[in-house]
Amino acid sequence: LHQTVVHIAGAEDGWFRYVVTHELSGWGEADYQAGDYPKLIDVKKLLSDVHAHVEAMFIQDPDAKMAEPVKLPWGPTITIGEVVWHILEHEIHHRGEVYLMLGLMGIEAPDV
Ligand code: NI
Repeated sequence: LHQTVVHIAGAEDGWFRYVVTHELSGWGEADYQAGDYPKLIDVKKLLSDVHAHVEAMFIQDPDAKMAEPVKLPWGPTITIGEVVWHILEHEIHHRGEVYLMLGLMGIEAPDV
């Protein structure tokens, strides 16, 4: 569960800071590991820091930003908006896993 939540942050960071802005040299730099974020407050800060970075990209003219093209490292060109939708879908997918894991441990998942 811990690693799944850290992976949510890593995927968001990798998509934006590697694929979109090239601030990172590859996926590996965003392959965050739960052991490096041992406490809940550390995981929350990672998620918050990654998301704040993405939000900052959209402060000025978000519609234009969403329409900007992004050439993917494996060839095709898509828009930043499509990256945003992919990251949303990815997070929903893994949040579903987290909720399932909580349920299997007998812990009531919080409301969305
Ligand atoms: Ni994933």
